[in-house]
Amino acid sequence: MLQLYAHPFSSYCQKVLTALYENATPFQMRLLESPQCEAWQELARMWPVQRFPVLVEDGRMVAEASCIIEYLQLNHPGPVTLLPHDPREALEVRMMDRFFDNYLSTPQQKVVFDALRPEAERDTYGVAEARRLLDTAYGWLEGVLSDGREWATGPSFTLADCGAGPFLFYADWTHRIGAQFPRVHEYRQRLLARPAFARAVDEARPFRPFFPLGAPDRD
Ligand SMILES: N[C@@H](CCC(=O)N[C@@H](CS)C(=O)NCC(=O)O)C(=O)O
Repeated sequence: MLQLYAHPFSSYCQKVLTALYENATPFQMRLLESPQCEAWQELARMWPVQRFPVLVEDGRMVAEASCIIEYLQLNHPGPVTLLPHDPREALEVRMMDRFFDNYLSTPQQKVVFDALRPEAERDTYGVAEARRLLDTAYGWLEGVLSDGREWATGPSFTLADCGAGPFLFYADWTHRIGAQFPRVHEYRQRLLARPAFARAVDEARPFRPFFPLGAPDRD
């Protein structure tokens, strides 16, 4: 049985949960409730950087959400092909996946983690830079979506959309997607309507009060 060390409110965990739900892949959740819990202690022994999710199967550990999703496709393929078999199409998907990780999630996490720091330790310059990067990313994505594509790389839901769901979800809570980016708004709504991601969002609802910037009353 696959074991997923994760927390339902974490964006990177939702990325993998979306992939698991897309293909109805059975797994056991090892809930990372707090750094003191048994699952977290196991995670720390396997993966000292203590970032999650982490997948374990037959004693083998796989870290990094994108790699976990690729591992799932190789070892537990289902009806939804999240990474195209054609290498050129797969490259497009990986590029969009890198875009969402590096230029949406990373600046979004910067703003949120800064809010958790003591007042005197805050990084005003870094946060302003992160907010600028989010606007740049929204603008670039708006252009990409202007060809009318349904999902990140075309008509098929892929690995890139698994990340886009949670990252656009939390990015909008963190630094609102401006009205000048209507296609990004519409894409975020399409992602929210996708049953696999909608399930991950629903499972995380009880944790909304813990969102450091205050969760908005929507979505
Ligand atoms: N590069 C990692 C990032 C994972 C990540 O940042 N996870 C967050 C939760 S969304 C985390 O582990 N946070 C714990 C911490 O920063 O201490 C991936 O792709 O899986």
